[in-house]
Amino acid sequence: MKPLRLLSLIIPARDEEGCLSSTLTALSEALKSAGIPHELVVVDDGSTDSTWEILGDLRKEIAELKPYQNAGLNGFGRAVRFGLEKATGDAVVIYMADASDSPEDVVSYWEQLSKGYECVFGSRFISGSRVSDYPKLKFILNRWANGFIRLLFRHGLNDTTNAFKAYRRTVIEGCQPILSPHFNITVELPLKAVIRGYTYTIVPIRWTNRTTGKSKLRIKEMGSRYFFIVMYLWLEKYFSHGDYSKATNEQELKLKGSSDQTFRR
Ligand SMILES: Nc1nc2c(ncn2[C@@H]2O[C@H](COP(=O)(O)OP(=O)(O)OP(=O)(O)O)[C@@H](O)[C@H]2O)c(=O)[nH]1
Ligand SMILES: [Mg+2]
Repeated sequence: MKPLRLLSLIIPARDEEGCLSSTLTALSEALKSAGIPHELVVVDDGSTDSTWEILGDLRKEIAELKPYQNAGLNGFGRAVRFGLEKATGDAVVIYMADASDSPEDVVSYWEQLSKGYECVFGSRFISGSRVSDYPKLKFILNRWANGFIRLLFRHGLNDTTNAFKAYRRTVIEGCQPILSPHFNITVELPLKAVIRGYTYTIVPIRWTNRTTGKSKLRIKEMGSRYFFIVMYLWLEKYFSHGDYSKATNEQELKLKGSSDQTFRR
């Protein structure tokens, strides 16, 4: 496997004026001191506060910052997809703007990807993880949903629903088309990668509850969307005969490449 060249952080941000600056500064410092070549792709959509103006100011201080406004429909999944399209790295990490994730964990993700893993999944609920101030009701729902997903997919991961994960670009390409417009993308990406046969490792991570701004996740609205994507992927796992797997994708690309050559000749 080729050594990695550039890490793209995809950071969806909506109404995060209270924490965006500290999140990006801390992330930039940690990545620089670890010597990781990177770009910070921040996607704002629908913010009604000064998020966009703050990004404009920060750009003068952080050369790696690439702020975008998604003019299309809003939504967490749409913002992440938009960011993935803009990213130029050969590896990506999806990172929250609300300072919940830890920059040191991004460094550990990069190290794992560099070892050759195609995906790195952090878990907040294994030995070595640290979680502070997790809201009680959210915690109960989270553990229930993750238990259900684990039972269906038997993939050994007990924190599928957390968005903060790392992927090689080839995985993102192999997971197309990405369907989720909302928070359900948090389960679509890791489950698809697992089902389609990409390699992964699980590492302990830290998580801290936001101290400013408001949560955008509406569990009532999202519940049925999570269920839809989980069942869709369950059907793919058991009924698609590997039609969308990494191996099939690679075979298809190879044949396409050789037919292009035939055509060129
Ligand atoms: N661009 C964009 N970003 C979004 C959207 N919804 C959420 N985000 C961002 O996605 C990240 C996660 O959203 P949160 O509101 O923190 O969701 P959460 O982590 O489940 O909720 P908390 O427990 O309160 O942190 C934050 O950085 C948000 O700013 C959206 O519609 N568009
Ligand atoms: Mg959050």
